[in-house]
Amino acid sequence: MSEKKSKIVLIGSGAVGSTFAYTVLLQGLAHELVLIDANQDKAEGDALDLNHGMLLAHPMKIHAGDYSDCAEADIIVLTAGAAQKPGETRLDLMRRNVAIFDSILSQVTRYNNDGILLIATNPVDILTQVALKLSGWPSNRVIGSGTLLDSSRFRYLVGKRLKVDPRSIHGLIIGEHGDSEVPLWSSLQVAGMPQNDLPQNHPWHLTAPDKKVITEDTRRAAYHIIEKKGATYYAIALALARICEAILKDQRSVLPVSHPFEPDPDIGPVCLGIPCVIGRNGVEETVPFPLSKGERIELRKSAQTLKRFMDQLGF
Ligand code: 6V0
Repeated sequence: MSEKKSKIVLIGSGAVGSTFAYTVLLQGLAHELVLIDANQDKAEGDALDLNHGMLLAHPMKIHAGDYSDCAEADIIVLTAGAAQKPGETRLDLMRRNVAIFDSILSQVTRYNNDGILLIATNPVDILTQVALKLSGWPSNRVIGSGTLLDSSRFRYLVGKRLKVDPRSIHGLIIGEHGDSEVPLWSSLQVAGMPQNDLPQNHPWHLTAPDKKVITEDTRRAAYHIIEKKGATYYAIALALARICEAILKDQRSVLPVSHPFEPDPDIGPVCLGIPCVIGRNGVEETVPFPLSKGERIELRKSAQTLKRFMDQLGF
C-alpha cells in the first residue's frame, strides 16, 4: 500500500510565510508545498529559490500555485495579511484582514472542505475565530498558532534565568497572543519539579521580581524584535512547522494553540491559546488545566479583551 502523500498549501509568502516554507524544506515536513500570494512574483521567486536548495535538504515538490491547488491539501497555512498603515487603528487593520480572510476563504472552500486551516495572521485569535465562522469548518480543523510562540519565549526566558535547557522546563502561556496573555506560574515545572514547591534556597527558585521581569519580557518580546528589525518570522515559522509536524505525523503533542474556550458563561466561547492535543484530526482534545485564582481572573480579562474586538467587528 502506498503512503498517502502529504500536502501543505501556504497562503501569504511574506516574511513569515517564506520562512515557514524554508523550515518545511529543511525539515522535509511534507511531500508537496504550494505557495500562493497576492504578489504572484513573490510566490514564484520563493518557489524557485527553495527548489534550488532542494537537493541540499529534502526531496519534495515545491511550486507556486493558485487556489485550485488547495484540493487535497492536508493543511492550509494562512500567513497572508495587510501591514499596518501609518495612523491606522488596530481595529481598522483587523477589518482589512477580515476582508482579506473573507476573499481567501471563499476561494479555499471552493476546492477543499476537509483539510486543516492553520492561522498565523494577526491578531491571530480574532482571525482564527473569523476563519472558523467564514469557513464553516469544525473547530478541530481551524487552528490558530495561539500562544505556542509565547510559551516558547517564556520557557526560553525561564531557562536563561535558571541556566537550564528550556526543554527541561514545562510551562505555558495561555489566553490572547498579545498584551493580555497569561503565564501559568502555578503549574510551571523544572525537570518535573513544580516551581512553586521549591524552597527559597533552591537554585531553581524564582522570586516575585524574577517572575515579573520574565512575564514582561515574554509579553514585550515581539515589540523588542520589531523595534530592531521590523518584523518577527524565524520563531513563528518554527512554531507553525511544529504544529504541522504534530498533525502530519499524528503525534498527539500537547501544544497551546488558539481554539474556542469559555472561561466564563457571561463571555461565551472565544478563540484563545489553550493546551490542546494536536494530531491527524487537528485538535484531538482540549486539556483541562489548573489555574490559580489570579490566573483565572487574568484569563477572564484576556477573553473579555478578545470578545470586545469580536463584537466591534460584528462577529
Ligand atoms: P508580510 O511580509 O507583509 O507578508 C504578508 C504577505 O501576505 C505578503 O506577501 C502579501 O503579498 C500577502 N497577501 C496580502 N494579501 C493577500 C491576499 N489577499 N492573498 C494572498 N496573499 C496576500 O508580513 P509578515 O509575513 O511579516 O506577517 C504576516 C502575518 O503574520 C502578520 O499578520 C503578522 O502580524 C503575523 N505574525 C503572527 C505571529 C504569530 O505569533 N501568530 C508572529 C509573527 C507575525
